Amino acid sequence: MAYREIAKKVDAILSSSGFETYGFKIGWYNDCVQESFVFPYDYDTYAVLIVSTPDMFENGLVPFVLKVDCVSSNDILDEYMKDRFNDIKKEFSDYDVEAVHDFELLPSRRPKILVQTAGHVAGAAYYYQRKDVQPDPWSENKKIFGVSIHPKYGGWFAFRGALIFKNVLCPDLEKKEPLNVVSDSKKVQELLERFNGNWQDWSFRDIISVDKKYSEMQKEYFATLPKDRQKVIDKIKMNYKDSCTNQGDDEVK
Ligand code: B12
Repeated sequence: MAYREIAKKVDAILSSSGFETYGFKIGWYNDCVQESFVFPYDYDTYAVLIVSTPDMFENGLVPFVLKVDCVSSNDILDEYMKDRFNDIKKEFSDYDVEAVHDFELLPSRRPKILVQTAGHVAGAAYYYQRKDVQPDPWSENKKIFGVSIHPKYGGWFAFRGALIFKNVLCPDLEKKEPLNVVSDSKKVQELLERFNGNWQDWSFRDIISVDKKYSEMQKEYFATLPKDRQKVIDKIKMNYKDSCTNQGDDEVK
């Protein structure tokens, strides 16, 4: 199967659950990162970046929560994402597919994939970094983490990882530059300051006007520490119980 057909199929599997998918060449990613983050694959190796939009919660995670009876001690969102990446791997069982989640670490304890860099080279969301603010307004020893902004959802989205099709090459895949939606340097400074100083107030996510944001339930879920999320999950189960009993299993999934 050519990479274009793979792209269509992966998107068809995930889009109804609130995900977006973006193809990229592993070489584009490797060109940006330090040696320790490089994937040891051919430059033209085909990979698909997976992004969750505000709809993922209600269209993907909630149906999953309602379907699984006993919640394991692991993070339910991580479990859900592993399940979805496994769906893709099963669909492409004739291929050598490496699924890399945003939360996975190398033995060195560094992240396996830098999803913001991947998101930038795949054209999904512009990655704003300290070097984008000139002259640099911060003290030398201050750590400033970078943040990606999606053209439709601002900061109301997350990267979930990538699927690397190790034996599929895409030499003619065209590179799409991400939309630079926060192009004014002062605004980028404000964005980085909100992300680094006040990320809990959600305001960095609204640095541009957006099509859709997280629902109140989704905000409550993400604002709760993973160790305390069971009570939010119980609330979700209560809230959606009726729709659950009215639907067949297939519809729930
Ligand atoms: C470790 C981590 C943290 C740590 C440290 C933060 C950090 N950025 O290092 C902590 C725990 C503090 C943290 C906190 C948060 N995090 Co965090 N975190 C991560 C994680 C797992 C890895 C980041 C990392 O270690 N990067 C390593 C450094 C070295 O990478 P880098 O600075 O980007 O450097 C590379 C680039 O500069 C690149 N490069 C060089 N030149 C060029 C040129 C170009 C053009 C490009 C594109 C790249 C490039 O090369 C460098 C590497 O060699 C990522 C998920 C992931 N797997 O990527 C999420 C992630 C960055 N976090 C995220 C979020 C949302 C948060 C929080 C708001 C909490 C939350 N989850 O709600 C807070 C806010 C940050 C804060 N104010 O503290 C999101 C950000 C989404 C976005 N819109 O950008 C991510 C992407 C997770 C996700 N699944 O979407 N986080």
